[in-house]
Amino acid sequence: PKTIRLSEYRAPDYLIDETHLDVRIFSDYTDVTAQLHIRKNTQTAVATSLELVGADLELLEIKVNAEPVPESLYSIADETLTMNNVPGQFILTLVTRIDPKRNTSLEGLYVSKGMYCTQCEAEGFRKITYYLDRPDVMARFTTRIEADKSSYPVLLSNGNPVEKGDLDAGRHFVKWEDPFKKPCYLFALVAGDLSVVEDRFVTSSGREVSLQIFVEPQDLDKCDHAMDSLKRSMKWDENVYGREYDLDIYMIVAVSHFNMGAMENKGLNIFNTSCVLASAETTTDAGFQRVESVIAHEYFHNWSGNRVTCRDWFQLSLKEGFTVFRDQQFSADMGSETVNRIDDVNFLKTVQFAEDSGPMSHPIRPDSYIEINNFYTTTVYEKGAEVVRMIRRLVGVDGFRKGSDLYFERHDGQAVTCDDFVQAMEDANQIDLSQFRLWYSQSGTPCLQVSSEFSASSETFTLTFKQETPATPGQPEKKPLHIPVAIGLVDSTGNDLPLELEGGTRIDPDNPVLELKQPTETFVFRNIKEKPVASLLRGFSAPVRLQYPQSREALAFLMAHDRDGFNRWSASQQLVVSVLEDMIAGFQNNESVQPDSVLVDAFRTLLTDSSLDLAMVAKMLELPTEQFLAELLPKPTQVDAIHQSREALKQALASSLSTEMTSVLDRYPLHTEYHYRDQDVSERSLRNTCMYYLMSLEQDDVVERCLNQFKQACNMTDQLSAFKALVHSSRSEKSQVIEQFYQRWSNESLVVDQWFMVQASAPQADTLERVKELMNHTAFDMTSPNKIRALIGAFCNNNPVNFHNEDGSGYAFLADQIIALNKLNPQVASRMAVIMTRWANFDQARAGLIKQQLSRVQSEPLSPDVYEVVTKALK
Ligand code: B3K
Ligand code: ZN
Repeated sequence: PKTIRLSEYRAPDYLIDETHLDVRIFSDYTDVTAQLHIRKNTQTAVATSLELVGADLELLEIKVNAEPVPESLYSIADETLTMNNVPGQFILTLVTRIDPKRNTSLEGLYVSKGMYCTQCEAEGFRKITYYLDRPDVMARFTTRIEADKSSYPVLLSNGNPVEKGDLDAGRHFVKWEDPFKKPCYLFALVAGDLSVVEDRFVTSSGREVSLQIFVEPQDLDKCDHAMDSLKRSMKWDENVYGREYDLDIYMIVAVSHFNMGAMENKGLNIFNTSCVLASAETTTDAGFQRVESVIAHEYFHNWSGNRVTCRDWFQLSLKEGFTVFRDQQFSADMGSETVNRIDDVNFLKTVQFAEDSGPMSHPIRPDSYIEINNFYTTTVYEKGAEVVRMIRRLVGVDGFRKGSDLYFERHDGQAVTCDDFVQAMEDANQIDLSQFRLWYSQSGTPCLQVSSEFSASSETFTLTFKQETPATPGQPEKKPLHIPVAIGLVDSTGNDLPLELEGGTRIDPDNPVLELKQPTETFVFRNIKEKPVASLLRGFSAPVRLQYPQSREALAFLMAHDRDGFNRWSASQQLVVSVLEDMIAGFQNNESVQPDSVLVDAFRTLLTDSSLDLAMVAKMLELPTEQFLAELLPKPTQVDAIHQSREALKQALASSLSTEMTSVLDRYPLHTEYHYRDQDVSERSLRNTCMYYLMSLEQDDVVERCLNQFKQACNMTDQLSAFKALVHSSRSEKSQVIEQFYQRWSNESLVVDQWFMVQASAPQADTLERVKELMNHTAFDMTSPNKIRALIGAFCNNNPVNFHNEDGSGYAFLADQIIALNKLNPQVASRMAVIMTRWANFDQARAGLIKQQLSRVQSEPLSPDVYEVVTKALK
């Protein structure tokens, strides 16, 4: 496999103005006729030979301007079709035969539960026909689809339907026309027997758009939330970014077998069922939230991604980072800004920080790749969104809107770079982001060490920041970054002090931000009469590791008084972590350490002060996950100590606060009707958090309550919480509960995923055996990414004590699965292989065992996807 480099980018020698596809679906094969209007790119072309790419295709016909091309004038090798001496402008006709039914990679055209669908991003279109499969080649598409009418009554593609009709032998066709030029990664096609939910949206300029969600008939009752989310997204993008929808139809199709969440194909989004379907009975609150944000994300891509697309795949964060940022803003506006921010940061710090400190670390705009599918990462997406968020903080809300307006206006219809985005922000605001641009090219998580000093005599408070980014693969030396640090100095009554620097600079009280640019910087605040408590990096204003040692009392104070909600939560997490550190140290010396009363008291206040925001209380009471702790705490990761100490803390808090927690259960009884709205979500979340604590004591009365909740819950949030608490306990009731849950939900594939997930993440020692058993369950399906993630993924990612069992059984199990998946679905296999890249975080024995398994995988014939991950991990 070969490495592709950003530095080797060249504009295409040939362009395609029009692409006319005729796709004829037959039961044993599918024939694709492509008519491509090709012309030489006068800007660049030197060559007279044209190289198209294609994979897993059988070429049946090839013509130039309707004349068959003799075999001497073209050659097929590997994944290319090369033609010599082609004219400056011509029509190329290709007929290729493909086999969608045997395509288990879920890339290109494939079949999921009898329905044909496509996934072309990043490079799947080459599995449909030979093409210039790169995003800077943009063409106008027409698509004619032909299939058996009774099996495939619904035939969809991008744009508007312009013609349809019946054919001989029970067949029919529909022809679609997309008026917008697009790269082939945005092409989509669907053929199936689907039901549809319809609605409409009138845009701000008064155009009516028909909205359609296509699902299997039994899921028709689960589309309301997605439809509602779509309409709210459309309105929001008009209000906040001035972006209107541009076609007459917007279609969403739900598919069971899908490699990721969803895909923003022009006018025809294809979604994983898990990101569209929602009902009270089958979907948790978190599931509702996910549907809302993915619907929004794909819709927002219509501008940030489709109207303005990427020049090459190194620029992926141009559309993904920006669109994640947009969907985060949308979710914040729809619900609690602080709670959303907490969830996003938690995810970033758990997953992206881990990625950025391992062998796959890369900048948000990578310099090179072997397989681009490996770069749809939390770095490109979530860190990319953080970088956009920092730009917004630096230019302000209005400046950011000016910048995005300029960006869309300047580049509409073009394929551009991350630098074009930054340039638009600079030009619209007359600011200099040259140092800031390093965030695009430099990888690794900067570490920000802070010290502070109060001087009563000079009435000053001094903050000193030292930034340092650790070396990452390929980048031994790092430069200092431009880092915005939002701050407050909180006085003893909980108010923010006015910020005035020595020398007289006043810091904007509405947006108090310090901009760091040097390796070390000192800020002296004057007129500070009493020692304040510093609240740093408010709202997580930059994706850095903040190291600012604060006393537990100071943390408890911030937890109660910081006016920045995010930092109240952050203080509670730091307090918990610091208490856990004591307990972990105790565990290693075989002594049991009781949690500090500062923490117990702070939690008691959370549980009893009725003036507090419920959603925040629930968030602050949630203990950090073992994965989060593993990422944060010193290496080698103490897998068992972390698990045991966290369990011990949970139990200690539950027994010290059992009265308070029990009264929460009484105060917020089970809802008898489900509504997905803030107050109800918070109540459920708080009740279930308390239940989770109390269940750790495994006392009969709580178990009884939990069983009742399991039986009586009117919604999946409450039922699943009870189910999980029971299954993760050592109570004998659990086997019956496991059986009952499955019997009740065996027809709801997405609920069965939850059933697998809860069992796979159980801390009991027999879990691996159970997981292996479940792989033979009728509901398990090795061709379904959702099932693989629910069972294998949950075990390897969310069950550290079992996965990292020192006997190595977890590693051997994962390697077996990677080897099996490598043949079936390289993208999913490679995601699983990433788990093993973290070997260096573990003790020698475990690291050795993981590397052994990596080598075993490496000795197999590998897809480029898995090859890249395994090779980088072993380098
Ligand atoms: N753009 C797609 C991701 C495609 C992944 C290809 N391996 C979904 C999204 O980010 O909206
Ligand atoms: Zn996206």
